[in-house]
Amino acid sequence: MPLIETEFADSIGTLVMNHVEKRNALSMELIDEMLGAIEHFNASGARVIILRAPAGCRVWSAGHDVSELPDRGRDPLGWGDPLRVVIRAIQESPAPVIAHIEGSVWGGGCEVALACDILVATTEASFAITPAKLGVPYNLGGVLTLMNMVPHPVLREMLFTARPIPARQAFNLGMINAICDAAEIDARVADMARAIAANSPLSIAAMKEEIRLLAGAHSISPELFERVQALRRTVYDSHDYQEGLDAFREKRKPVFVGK
Ligand code: KFV
Repeated sequence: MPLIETEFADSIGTLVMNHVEKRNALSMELIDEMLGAIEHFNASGARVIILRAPAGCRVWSAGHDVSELPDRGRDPLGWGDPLRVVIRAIQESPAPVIAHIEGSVWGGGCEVALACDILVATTEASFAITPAKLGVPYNLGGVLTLMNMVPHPVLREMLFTARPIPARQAFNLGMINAICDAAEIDARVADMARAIAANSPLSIAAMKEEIRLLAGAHSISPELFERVQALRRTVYDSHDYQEGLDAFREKRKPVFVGK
């Protein structure tokens, strides 16, 4: 059974993440299907891509599939990790990607949403960034996606408390473009998609790429990069990282000791 559904009409590609039993946790299998759909939309000349969950979903995405995170001793978010790959596919697609968000959004799911070009959410939606609940050292590219979208004091609060913020707060902070009732969201997103699809795709693709390149234009010395990687390595080598994973798998609260 496929884990996604797709539709392509009037130059608008719609990708529905549809692994509701696992709350759209971003497993390799789900991400492989998402990548295939994005590639297909790009090759078919899609002018807009809509990324969504099924109507009425309580969880938009539960984030990285925790069962696929490696045990202690290996970087859980390296360059080839499926989450990293799908984030780049969204950011590098020439077509603007609209996140159509119903339900709660967690961890890597939050980064996927925030990597989209435009976010429209129902008033019931919420956003939580949860690596600290698991003991995961988030990677530099991921932190950059978040820093480009969330005011830094709010980002620190979200990262350090791992608590969800409601859609209305995210809207008031400018993290998302629009909020509306669930009954209206399809129409709001369709209206936005049609407006984009009617404009010049070449102009839009160039501007999207310019924004991506400029927003990522931070230079970092080899020494600093190696220092950050060493910091992260201390985290994923730790007892606490393994405890976070074990606790999730055993459905219990983790006990972190700071080692
Ligand atoms: N990975 C793997 N399986 C997951 C999952 C995840 N992130 N989230 C949910 N599942 C599975 C869960 O184990 C269960 O499987 C099923 O989905 C339904 O979950 O085989 P099982 O036992 O049926 P429930 O029962 O927990 O669903 P619900 O009571 O509706 O709660 C939904 C939700 C989303 C609140 C809860 O599942 C949850 O807290 N999930 C984890 C959210 C989270 O912390 N995600 C961050 C993952 S780490 C991450 O993304 C990154 C990048 N990072 O750096 O840490």
